[in-house]
Amino acid sequence: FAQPRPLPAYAAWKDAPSLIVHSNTTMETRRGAFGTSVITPSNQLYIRNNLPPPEAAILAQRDEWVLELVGVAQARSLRLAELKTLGLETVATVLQCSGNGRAFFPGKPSGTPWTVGAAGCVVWSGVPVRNVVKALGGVQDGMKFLTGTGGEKLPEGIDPKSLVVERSVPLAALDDALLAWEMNGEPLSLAHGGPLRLIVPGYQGVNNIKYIQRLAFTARETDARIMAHGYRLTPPGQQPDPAQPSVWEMGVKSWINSPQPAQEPLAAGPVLIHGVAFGGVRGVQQVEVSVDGGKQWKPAELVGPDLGRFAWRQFAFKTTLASGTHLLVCRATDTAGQVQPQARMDNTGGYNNTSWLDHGVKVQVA
Ligand code: MSS
Repeated sequence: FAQPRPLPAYAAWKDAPSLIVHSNTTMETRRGAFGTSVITPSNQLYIRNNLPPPEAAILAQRDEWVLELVGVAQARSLRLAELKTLGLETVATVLQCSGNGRAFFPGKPSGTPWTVGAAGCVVWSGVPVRNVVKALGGVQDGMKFLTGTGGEKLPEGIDPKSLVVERSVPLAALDDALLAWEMNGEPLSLAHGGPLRLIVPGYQGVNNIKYIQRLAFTARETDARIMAHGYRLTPPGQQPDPAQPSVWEMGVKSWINSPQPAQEPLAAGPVLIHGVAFGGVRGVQQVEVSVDGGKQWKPAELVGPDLGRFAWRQFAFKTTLASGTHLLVCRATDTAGQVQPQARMDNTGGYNNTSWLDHGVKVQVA
């Protein structure tokens, strides 16, 4: 038997039984480990690092971390201590890897086979990027993107653009973006991007740059490989290309966390189905549940506090199941009336899977 992989040292503080360790840089939360009280505890939150994380020594003097700001009237570098004087905001967001749900793509796209657990809902605290921009005289004319660069040390002798974690998002993201130093009430861990991380609420995980060392307002998207060729919605049969859409805003999505697939047969009788739903940059208006694979739908109840449009909502649905096999599915609608689709949008990278059918749970009732 294959032993479960141990947690790597920088993630040793995580709750091992809650996680599926795919590799030293990819760990997802087990479907059955998601709780029902909105916030994902830090020690159960998934990790995705495209590069090995930096040395833990970068956390020794957090306030001395330096962020370079470019593309503003008065471009300069600011220490974290200075950033902390420019304002404070707290926001709950769904942090989700753009490849979450890749395991449900039939063609087995290369990349981590995440099921539902490359996601969590966490609270960030930091300074709004717009405050920083204001303090530096505003964004220079003609800039269309906000480009963040990760602080990983890159190996010598390799074109840095081929490895650097550098992503651009449309300038409009400036309204909600945060430079965060705290997550779930604690100083930001190395695993999740401490001492300082760019949070782009409602955008796919990869845009939330950890160990951010440079924030630039740019006229064009960065030509770093992770932006130009990585994380593109490439149609089947084609090669990744900067002209294809990038993974930016998340789509409306929901899934059931209980009952879980492949669990022991349930006893016939009352069952409480619960799960999570979110709308990316918009809130959730409603969630519907079907216990017959999507033939008939009934509204679920939204439970727990509403932590704002970027957070997920918990939903619950009481039903009675007779013996037999049942396909339980859920579908969310956002506040703009967008309904979670039945089918995923096919793409070679296995990104943006929001299909309600793919996320269904088949249960046996004895
Ligand atoms: N940042 C940096 N610096 N680096 C890396 O690698 N990754 C990405 C983000 N950011 C990175 C960064 C990804 S890709 C993701 S998801 C995220 O992050 C995750 O997070 P956590 O905290 O959970 O780990 Mo996919 O889309």
